[in-house]
Amino acid sequence: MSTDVAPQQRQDDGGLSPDLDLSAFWMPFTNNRAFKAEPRLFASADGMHYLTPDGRKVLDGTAGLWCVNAGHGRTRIVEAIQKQAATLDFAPTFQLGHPRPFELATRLTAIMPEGLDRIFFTNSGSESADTALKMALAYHRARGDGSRVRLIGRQRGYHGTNLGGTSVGGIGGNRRGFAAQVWGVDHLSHTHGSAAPFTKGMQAANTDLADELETLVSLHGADTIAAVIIEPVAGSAGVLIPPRGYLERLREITSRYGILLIFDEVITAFGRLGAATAAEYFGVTPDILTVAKGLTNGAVPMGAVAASRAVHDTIVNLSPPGIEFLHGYTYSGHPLAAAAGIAALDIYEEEGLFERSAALSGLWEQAVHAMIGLPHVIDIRNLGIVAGIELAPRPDAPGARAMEAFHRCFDDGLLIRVTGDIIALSPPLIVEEAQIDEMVTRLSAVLENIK
Ligand code: PXG
Ligand code: PLP
Repeated sequence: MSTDVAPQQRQDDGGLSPDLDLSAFWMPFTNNRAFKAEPRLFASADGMHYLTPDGRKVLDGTAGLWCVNAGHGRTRIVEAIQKQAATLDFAPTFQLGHPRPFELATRLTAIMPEGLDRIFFTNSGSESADTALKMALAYHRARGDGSRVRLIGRQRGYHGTNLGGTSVGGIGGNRRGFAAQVWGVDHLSHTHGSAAPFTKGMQAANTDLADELETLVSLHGADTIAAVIIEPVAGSAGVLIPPRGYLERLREITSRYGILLIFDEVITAFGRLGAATAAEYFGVTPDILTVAKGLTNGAVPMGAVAASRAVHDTIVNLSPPGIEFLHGYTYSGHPLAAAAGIAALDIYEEEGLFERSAALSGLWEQAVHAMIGLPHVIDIRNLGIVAGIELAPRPDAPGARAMEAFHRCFDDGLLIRVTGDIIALSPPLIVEEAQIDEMVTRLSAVLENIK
């Protein structure tokens, strides 16, 4: 109780009360010691901006954490959540139901790639990734192919932080601390570095990297491999754009060997690339596709897994009588999340935000590539409304330069995201041309002024 803030001291406007105790909240993916020594907080948000407790505006260059694709504080979503909370706060979806998740699932099928029309709900991208992996295992087992238990990820892949996602993930730092992982996982090489730095858009054609899957097939035997999971564009590891032909080749090989292909679209879905999904954008359809983040515009935690009819029907129709897929979360299809999801899809559709993203992507490309030649910048890459700006690491302190840029940008009124020495920009899709210029101007000024 000692850390509770007494109600009368709480500032409902989100202001930072001097009584706010920061010690109890063990913050995720945070340098807790550094943050608590020098906290940076948000108090509210609207449209393209956050407001800090001391009233400073911060331009959102990252759609929160890649999730607020329609911008902050959208009335339609706020009202949908309020109304739903007052009508039905919670109802189970285990052997019972309520309308909202059925409605949202139907709405989602309309924008998922053709054939991916069975939707399982989760509460996050991590849960979506682990659900997708379990679906793949259940699919093979239902077909009598239960020896297919290996899961193939990719170096520098990020699939959240649950044990399955950690295991197939390929960011060394996220894995090394947790030795006990899922058995039978292997990794493809990442796709980065096969193109010259400062390549605009897609990277130069390369199918050899996908052909590595053939090597893994000959190593382990196709009859032991359940699925390959990849991000069509890797986000967390620093915006890695795929080479031309790569995804098509992976699709070819997985199909040939009866291996399921999972696209983790937690970042790429809902307009980030200028289409509803990366699958649509690239014209490559996986067997299973995971989403989260933009599904509710970030307003209520929710993820989803879209499965092909074949995956769904195999598990559901070939299982013995009873529950077919022994998996789910208390909050799968939560009423508030589903209501927020429906409202978010309404906004995306009515405002044509996926098309807007596509229409802006040329200008975006030009704007971010104008930072070529700035101090420390060794690569710039882009696709849709995403950019990665890679800085040369300080020899003695990898990551420190980008982290300093992050702090300086925040203090200067711009939110960016950094991973290692790579800066990622991914603003809400409502971003205006002038705000793109503002991002580039502010970031450029910071880069010119750091060592
Ligand atoms: N898969 C992918 C491809 C992701 O990008 C997850 C799964 C996990 O989602 P949850 O909702 O469990 O966090 C993600 C999440 C960053 C950053 O700055 C990226 C994510 C999360 C937080 C920060 O790169 N991606
Ligand atoms: N742990 C315990 C003890 C539980 O009872 C439950 C759910 O009933 C869980 C974990 C899983 O929680 P969730 O369904 O919210 O993922």
